[in-house]
Amino acid sequence: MPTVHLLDYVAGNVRSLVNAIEKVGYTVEWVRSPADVPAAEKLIIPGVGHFGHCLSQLEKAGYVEPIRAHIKAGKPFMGICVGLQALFEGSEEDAEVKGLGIIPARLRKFNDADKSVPHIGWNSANTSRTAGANDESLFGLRPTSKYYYVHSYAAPYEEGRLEKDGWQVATARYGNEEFIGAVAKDNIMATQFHPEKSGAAGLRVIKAFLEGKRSQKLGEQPSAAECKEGLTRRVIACLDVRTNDQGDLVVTKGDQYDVREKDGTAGVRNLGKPVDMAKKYYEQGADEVTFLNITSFRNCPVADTPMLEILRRASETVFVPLTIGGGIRDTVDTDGTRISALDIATMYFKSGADKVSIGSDAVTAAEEYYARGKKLAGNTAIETISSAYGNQAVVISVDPKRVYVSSPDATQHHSIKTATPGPSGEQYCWYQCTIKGGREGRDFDVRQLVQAVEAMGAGEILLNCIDKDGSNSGFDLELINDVKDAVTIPVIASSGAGNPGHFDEVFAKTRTDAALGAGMFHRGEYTVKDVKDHLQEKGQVVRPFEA
Ligand code: 1PR
Repeated sequence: MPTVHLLDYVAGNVRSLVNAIEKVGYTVEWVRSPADVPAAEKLIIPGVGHFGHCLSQLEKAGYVEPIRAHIKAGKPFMGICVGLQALFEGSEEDAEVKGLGIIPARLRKFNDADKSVPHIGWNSANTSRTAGANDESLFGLRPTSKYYYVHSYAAPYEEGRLEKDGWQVATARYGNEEFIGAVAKDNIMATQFHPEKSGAAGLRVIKAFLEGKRSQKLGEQPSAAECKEGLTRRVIACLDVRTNDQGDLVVTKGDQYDVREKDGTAGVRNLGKPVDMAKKYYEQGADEVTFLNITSFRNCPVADTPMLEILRRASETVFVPLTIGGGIRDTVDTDGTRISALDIATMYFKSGADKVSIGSDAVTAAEEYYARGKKLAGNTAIETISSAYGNQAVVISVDPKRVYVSSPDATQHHSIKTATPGPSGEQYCWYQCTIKGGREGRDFDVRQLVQAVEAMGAGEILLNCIDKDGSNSGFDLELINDVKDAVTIPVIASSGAGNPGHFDEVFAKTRTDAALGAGMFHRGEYTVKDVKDHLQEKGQVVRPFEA
């Protein structure tokens, strides 16, 4: 098999990239020291996390000159995400750190006044308005396709500026900001999005780069309506995983977090096998797959956690982002060794996860944050993982439940007026944070939690709702609006989806960034494709499924 060299200079989910490369028929040779670079014919630099951290790692390890020499020699080079950013002169993220300076422009942070930052999800990489590319696809990019982005900093697009020096540029639009989604010149190809996480559309880009197929005829020109720009509505399939009473790892699903059968047997509901179901949802067009290990497998050594194997196997066939949650906290292993939350997250990232989700530990850390007078501790799971892997890699899973009150004065917590009054006609409620899978309520509200975790470096909120979980009655729109008003990081609406109309409703009536479903997919009542077809019929922009 032909080979490609991959530089693993910074932590991150390189397993998925290796899987994607192998999927298109190549094998990976690792670049483990600068001395390996000259042997590379084709070189890929992936990157996640902070611009400054990546660049200074490259510099410190002595990679900068060998990379420049590789590019100068005209050998194929591909940069992904921070690997693209490295080609620029610098970034607002770490103003004092220099980039390679191959592209004469700088990166800027997205404006969060009118949209969520980081920019997470599926967006365009459209070559149709840049020079000479009208009927050609640049390295397999298509104006109708969508690609997976996750970043807070981007290179703003200025028409003609790079093109005059021979660059070809593919653009994307986030809100009213147009930025560079991919860029190519001579032997260089770089993408701000993650092709290894962009389904069939992304695999096509990797294949075209590896085969040196810079431009290909597009065939029939798509209409402007087919090339809808901007971020799509993101639909996520969630798998709650635990061992059942027979010791098998199963996908389960409860009502208000009770996963036991109601037929008298009281066994754990078994809805299928995690890896098979993840693949099925990927093939139905899920934009992301989330695994929640709802019992954390407390009795097994951390390195043998079955979720690691699930991730390894799922990432071989699922080329969209994978999130893993459950048990991500500082812990003591079965042999007495202390293991940090960062170590656990690292194992997950190395096994194919793109994001980790933290539940109970985030509530405790947030309570302590307020107890210290809103001062950061520096050593919490959220802070350590986001500083090593970037805040986009840290999701906080929130398990709130409603507490009804007769008036806002009846509680010291932030309350809202609700359209669905409580059992005694109460017109107000506040959302209480819970830990341990909803079993323990805290004197802490969801607004306090989300604001604290945003300050601590979390990149996204997975907003469950115990009252709505498994109810098939639709999302808690009031909760979602309240949380969206409190933070600028993206929010994933979760709990209550029972039919495709509920997805349309949550996107139409709230500013949620994504919506997640579980039971309705697991029970086979609807497919992810049904949801996306419905959203499209309602005029919402969705990622077109590509086989
Ligand atoms: O606290 O960091 O160890 O993480 C534990 C994780 O496990 C948390 O993310 C917590 O939400 C989750 N969890 C714990 N117990 C349960 C349970 O169900 N007994 N599941 C549980 C949470 C909620 C959603 C669900 C949606 C959509 N599951 O993920 O999939 O509510 O369901 P629906 O569409 O069918 O209504 P830690």
